[in-house]
Amino acid sequence: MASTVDSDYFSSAPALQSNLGILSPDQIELAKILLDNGQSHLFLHWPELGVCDKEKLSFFDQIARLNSSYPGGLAAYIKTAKELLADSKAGKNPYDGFSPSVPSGENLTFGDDNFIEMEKRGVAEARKAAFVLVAGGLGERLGYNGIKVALPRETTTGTCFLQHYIESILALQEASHKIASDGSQRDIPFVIMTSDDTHSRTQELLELNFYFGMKSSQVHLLKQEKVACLDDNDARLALDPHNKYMIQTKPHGHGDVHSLLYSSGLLDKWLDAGLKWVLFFQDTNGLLFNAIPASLGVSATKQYHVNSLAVPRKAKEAIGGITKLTHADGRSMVINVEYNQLDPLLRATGFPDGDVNCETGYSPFPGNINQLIMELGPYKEELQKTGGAIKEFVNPKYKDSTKTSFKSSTRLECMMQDYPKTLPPTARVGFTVMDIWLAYAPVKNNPEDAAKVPKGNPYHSATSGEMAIYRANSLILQKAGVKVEEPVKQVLNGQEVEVWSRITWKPKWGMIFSDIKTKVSGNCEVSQRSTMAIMGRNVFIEDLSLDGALIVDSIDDAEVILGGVIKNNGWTMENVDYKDTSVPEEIRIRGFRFNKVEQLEKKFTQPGKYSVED
Ligand code: UGB
Repeated sequence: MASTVDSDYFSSAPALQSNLGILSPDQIELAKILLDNGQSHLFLHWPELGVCDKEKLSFFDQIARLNSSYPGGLAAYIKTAKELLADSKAGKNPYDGFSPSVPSGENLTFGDDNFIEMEKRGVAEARKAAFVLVAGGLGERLGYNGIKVALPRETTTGTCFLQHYIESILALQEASHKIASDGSQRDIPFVIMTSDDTHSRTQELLELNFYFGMKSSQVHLLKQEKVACLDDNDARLALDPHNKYMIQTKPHGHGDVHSLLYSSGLLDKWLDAGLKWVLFFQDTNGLLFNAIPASLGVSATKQYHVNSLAVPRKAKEAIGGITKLTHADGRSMVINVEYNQLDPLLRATGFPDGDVNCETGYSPFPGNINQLIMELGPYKEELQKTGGAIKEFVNPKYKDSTKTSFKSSTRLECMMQDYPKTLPPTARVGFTVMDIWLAYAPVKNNPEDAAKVPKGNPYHSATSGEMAIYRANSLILQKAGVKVEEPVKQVLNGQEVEVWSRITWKPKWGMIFSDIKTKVSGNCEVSQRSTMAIMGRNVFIEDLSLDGALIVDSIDDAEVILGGVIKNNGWTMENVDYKDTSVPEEIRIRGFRFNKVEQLEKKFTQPGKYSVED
């Protein structure tokens, strides 16, 4: 029951005051926070005691959740929102006082001695790593109805992104333990950040597939909460248009991963277990594990506290630019400038053409692929100071130039790559640039939008994402000495792509280039129309001439040699229109499907030595 003091306190909100009798002491405290922070409008419509009491209590349940899931609670959220909204209204440049320049970082070239060295170092370090996948996003730009990590990474085998990620981590774990000097066996922890939009479907996907071979104890799901929407420049919280006893909420962004990790207690456990690295990655980059070993090697060699992975960036491409920002007072930092901010920042600081390509045909600013490697000790120390809170931003869509009202409610957002913004100048923050073909092929755009991407810029679609897997695998095998025929150009879902031989393999077959080279020998060739899927570990390609489809699966104790001339009618590619709803969504968004005309398919389930020839 409310005290007299409380009753006086609430006299400014009579509708709330008349309902104090149903609120618990904790709820009354929350109500005070709301009133102290200018939120009395939330109660204006409240009817008298006895009417809609259940709804009123569930309103406070939600307020309690919003309050506890934000560092510093709702008061901090509203205070920051007021400040950021005022800055936005005043047109304040978040980079005021800073001038941008191109930073220098580590450049890796696939296959050279340094790359091979870095990969080996990375594998050695991997057993001291934890992996964190941010997968709370709905993927509105892609418009796919399921969760993105359930999409096939490629449709030759149908392996989904999540399965590929888990199998890659397991392959790294095993390779790392093999060379561990202390003989220790440690499971690499794998954290997945989910949201209400993705949580249950991610959990189901894992459970239905027995965690794709990982121990369930190795996997931790951390669910991010949405944040309250804001109706105006005074940061008045927005009520849900469909339920006036609910605050409208929207996603807060991938930056939540830091506060969630901090509050989960996992960082302490990892430190106690002797871990040294935390690797963050995003939901649909099917090439990223090609880049992980070498970039982890760079982190270890350079002793980077933060290492961001990057690729050459096309001007105006929807990936952030890694930029050196130097302040008039001498401070400087190397940080991602998000793709929508790079052009205005450049124009405002003496680059009248803004975000344009230089003589290399690329933007001079390396493109952030949002794969971050942190050194665990300094990371935890920093989070102890900040609680994992990341510098936020607000992006209201104003009704007109007076900037007094919004077209629809807005909210604060944060990005995981903004973590270095609070670091002291002594922090070692670096980045590693790799070839695009090797490291980056996200699936973000729906077919219609992808087809509109300016010529020469990447599509970032399901079509280009799958084709990039075949191109990378073909190029890797070419560099290992296999004559993989050159690709043909084809238009799929309105996008012109290079179609290489459909070559795929399981991560345990070859994680790093030096391993892959040991699996290939003699004179080998693969024609453009071929499909080759290697699902076993000890499969060796020796003097193979493939023109058709070859699918090989084998247990670890079976040693299989693929050789001789293998020729069959193979798998053909049939065009599919993305609008054809008779075709499953995950296929039609690619613009093609395979017609499995003929293949040589071999499965080895018993230990032994085998050779596969036609
Ligand atoms: N994500 C969450 O887990 N929670 C959220 O609330 C939101 C997202 P997008 P975008 O690929 O290289 C990022 O939407 O706008 C997850 C970088 O900011 O794909 O394309 C989500 O599930 C940009 O600098 O991000 O931009 C997904 O896994 C650039 O690097 C991830 O966060 C670009 O990605 C990213 O979400 C990139």
